[in-house]
Amino acid sequence: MIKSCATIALVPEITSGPWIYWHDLERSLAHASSLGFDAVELFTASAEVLDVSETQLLLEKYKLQLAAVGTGAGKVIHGLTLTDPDPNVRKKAIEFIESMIKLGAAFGAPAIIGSMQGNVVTGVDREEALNWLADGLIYLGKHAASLGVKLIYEPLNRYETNLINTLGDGVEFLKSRQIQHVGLLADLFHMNIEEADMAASIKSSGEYVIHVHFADSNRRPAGNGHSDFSEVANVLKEINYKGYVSAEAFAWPNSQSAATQTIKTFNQYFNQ
Ligand code: LER
Ligand code: MN
Repeated sequence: MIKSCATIALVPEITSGPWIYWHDLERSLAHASSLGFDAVELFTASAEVLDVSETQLLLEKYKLQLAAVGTGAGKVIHGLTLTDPDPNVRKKAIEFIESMIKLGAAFGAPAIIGSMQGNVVTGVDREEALNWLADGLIYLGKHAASLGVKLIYEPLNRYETNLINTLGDGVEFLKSRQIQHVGLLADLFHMNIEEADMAASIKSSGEYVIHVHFADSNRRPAGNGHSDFSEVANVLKEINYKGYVSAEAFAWPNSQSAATQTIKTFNQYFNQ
């Protein structure tokens, strides 16, 4: 069965971005639970800001799983990426992600590397940047596996990274560099920009897809844009996908309506 999930942003400094719920963990969990979501995905400033036992109790109280933790704050707040030309920054990026992997693993949840992959910046050779990314993913994949979880790598659209933009290129990268314990995230917003055919791409990369970000073409909650979810849903069922379809979408027009719209579209396409 495909499972539903809603994102919660818990970073006080950040006030806009593609997350359904904002700032208040317990209120968000209570609302997601009341709508019947299976899980939540958390976006935090660091691993330290979350009290593991308190969060475990809250998740139990609201009968929700933790699906994944995002690491994007490592870039947005701390300026760290795996492809920064400065080896010191790359080292700090690795340490930040390691701490997020450990946080997620306490709940059996994987960490996501999206914007922390960075970019090939001026003055850096593309091959060198890809080597740094591969080295980081190999090391972090092993770290995740040692804690009993996988690591999730997310191709992003061209306006966010010039490294890997499609699932196909993601598969090729993981295979050719022999990167273990790392699966791919199919973010339907990025894919709507980059893929010729979202469903076909998921089908051909199927065995690597371990997480899905769920948003419409305009990154509003699914059902508020022009993406067609029926083929994507059919193909996920066809490949026997059992992971989360996690709403990483704007809280448009507000968190409550965004969550309600998301679960409605989820139930329409993915929960049959
Ligand atoms: C992260 O999951 C993502 O999709 C990026 O666009 C960062 O917002
Ligand atoms: Mn995403």
